[in-house]
Amino acid sequence: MAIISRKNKRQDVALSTGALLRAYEKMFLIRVAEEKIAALYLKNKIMSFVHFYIGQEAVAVGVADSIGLKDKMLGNHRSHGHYLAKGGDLKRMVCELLGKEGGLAKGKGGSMHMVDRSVNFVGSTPILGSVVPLSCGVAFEQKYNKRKSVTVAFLGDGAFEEGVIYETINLAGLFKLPLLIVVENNLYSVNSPLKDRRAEGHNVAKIVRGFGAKYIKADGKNYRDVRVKAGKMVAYLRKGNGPGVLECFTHRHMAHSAPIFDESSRKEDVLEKRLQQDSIKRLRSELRRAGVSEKKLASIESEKIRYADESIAFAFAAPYPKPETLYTNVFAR
Ligand SMILES: Cc1ncc(C[n+]2csc(CCOP(=O)(O)OP(=O)(O)O)c2C)c(N)n1
Ligand SMILES: [Mg+2]
Repeated sequence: MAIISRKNKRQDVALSTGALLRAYEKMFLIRVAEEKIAALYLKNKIMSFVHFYIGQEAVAVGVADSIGLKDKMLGNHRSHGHYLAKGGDLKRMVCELLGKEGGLAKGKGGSMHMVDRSVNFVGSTPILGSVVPLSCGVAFEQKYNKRKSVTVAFLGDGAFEEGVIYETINLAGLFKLPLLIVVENNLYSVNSPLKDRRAEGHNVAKIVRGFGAKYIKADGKNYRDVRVKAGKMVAYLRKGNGPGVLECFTHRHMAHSAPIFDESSRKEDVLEKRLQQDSIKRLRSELRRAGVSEKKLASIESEKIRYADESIAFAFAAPYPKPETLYTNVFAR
């Protein structure tokens, strides 16, 4: 468990170096796993449509580190990072991407339909915005059965413009549900920037607060900021105060879905700026300043690279589902 203590006025909270190191390990694994998946994708080896999370790792890990195993998480079309941050199994995730029997949806869902009850990852769902009403139902169950746990829903800035979001925040506000909605504002919905989609004066904080929910914004490129603000939100929710929206401003490094760098529509977040503000690079420098040796970091990194290679090799060697299971777990009864 991360230690948070009051330090000084300028930097009002401090996380222990050990906590930051564990966060770095998780963020690095997510990054390296996706880089390897991206390379395989370009060779047509991946049997699933994939949206890469590269660049946004501090959000998933900062939020996941603020909750426990019993707390629930749901994600969207870009959820590899969310699942792994929740303690997910990379081998099963890659099996899903390859359509293998041992995958998170028995190989029938692909990248955008991951479910793993063992870590309370309730599921990812790519219909934009649908994660919020589904998560609201999960949070309702927690409140109804007087559980102490909370539910976290991840979605993007584009999805946050869907009408169902506002109905749901209203309901969650009315019932004071333990629902944390994390908006990963990476400035784009596919290639449409915010200014082409929102009227002048559009104010997320005012909208959210108007429905009785707490609103906090965080620098999604800074693990520390996300961790501290998500921690505040979770403490607020556990007291039964009702829903919260944590809006994390971040950058996705790659194009919307393909693992390529398409800079044609990017004005504010040019590649140079994205790489400069990269959360993993930033956390690494912070750890070096805190006295963690280059040798220690390099050994963590090579261990994660080795584990990603091992997980991918495991998934390639794993069996496909048997033909007779074609219709099982496909239709709800
Ligand atoms: C209801 C619905 N409309 C359109 C799509 C197609 N679609 C998939 S992802 C996406 C963009 C989502 O943008 P955002 O919510 O900001 O998330 P990001 O991709 O930036 O992480 C769109 C339009 C969809 N999946 N669902
Ligand atoms: Mg977006």
